Amino acid sequence: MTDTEKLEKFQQRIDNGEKIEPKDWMPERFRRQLIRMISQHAHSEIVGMLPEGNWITRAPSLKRKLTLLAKVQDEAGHGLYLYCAAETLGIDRRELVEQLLSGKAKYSSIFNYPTLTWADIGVIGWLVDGAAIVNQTMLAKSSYGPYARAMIRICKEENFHKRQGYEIVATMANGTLEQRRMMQDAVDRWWWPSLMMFGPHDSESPNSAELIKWKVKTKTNDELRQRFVNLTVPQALAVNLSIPDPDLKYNEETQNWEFGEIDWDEFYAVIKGNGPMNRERMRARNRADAEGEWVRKAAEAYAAKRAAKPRVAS
Ligand code: FAQ
Repeated sequence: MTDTEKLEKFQQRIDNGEKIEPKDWMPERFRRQLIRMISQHAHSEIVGMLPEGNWITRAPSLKRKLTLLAKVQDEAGHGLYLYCAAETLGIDRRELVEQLLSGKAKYSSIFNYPTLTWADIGVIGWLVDGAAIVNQTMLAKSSYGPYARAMIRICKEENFHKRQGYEIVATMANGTLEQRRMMQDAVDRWWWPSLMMFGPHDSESPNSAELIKWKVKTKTNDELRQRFVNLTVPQALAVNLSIPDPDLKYNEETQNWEFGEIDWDEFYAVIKGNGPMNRERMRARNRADAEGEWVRKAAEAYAAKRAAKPRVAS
């Protein structure tokens, strides 16, 4: 088959709703787009452990501490599934990690904001995991088999994360005046960065058209952001928290919550490395990598020793 014929057949498979598997023929650009997106997603999970990890030692009760520990461990697991999914595309995990540590690879903008109070932990579960679920439920139908399958399990765990977050939010929103204020302050700080998680407007998104043609993404950034707002505003109202957006209003006709404009200057500053916590996050990941070197060396030496050992016939 010529390259044009291969490409046509590939597009036909996508249009028929078939999954593309690692050993199938795929255009080089499809492979590179997936490596970019999946590795960025994996890095987000790993860097995303830092803002919440910061509160494990300061959780207000043993129950809260255990739940937070489990959640942060889940995020590590998600990072590992995603690095595995990226590796099926023929790239080595170490290369991906190097791209993160050198600042070449992106990770989600949301993790470059600080967690100032315990209320932030509730809000991260509710808004950040909530936004991640909206995005990832769509990705669970993605055309690349290993990515779609990883998303199914990840979404199940993210649902638990969201519920534990919303439970903290509801508890504090119904608590003392000081707890209520603390919670409202957290919502005020995290609302707009959560909307930024979905990426630029469709008209400004260089990758969307191609990803949608290949059904890697089946919904656009703006469609997902609107879905998230529609799901989340009633949840805020249910616990008497306000959304920090004077332009927010319900449109009866479209049944959408219309919202104000995102500060795109802030978004681009954060993804270029100039957010409030970018440098701190990179320092923490580089430190963890250096401190873990002896473990990697020991594991490699153990694997080499096992491989060299003659097998005893049974
Ligand atoms: N942050 O052309 P588009 C989580 C970049 S997981 C940073 O629209 P695309 C779980 C984008 O990469 C959260 N960069 O790009 C958790 C591109 O730059 P590039 C992560 C962003 O790919 C919860 C450029 O802007 N989820 O939270 C962002 O079509 C709690 C132009 O953008 C995923 O990664 C951003 N927000 O759409 C963990 C899901 N938005 O690469 C711990 C998978 C855009 O060309 C605690 N990824 N950029 O240099 C996706 O769905 C997509 O890649 C988007 C971006 C929607 C993120």
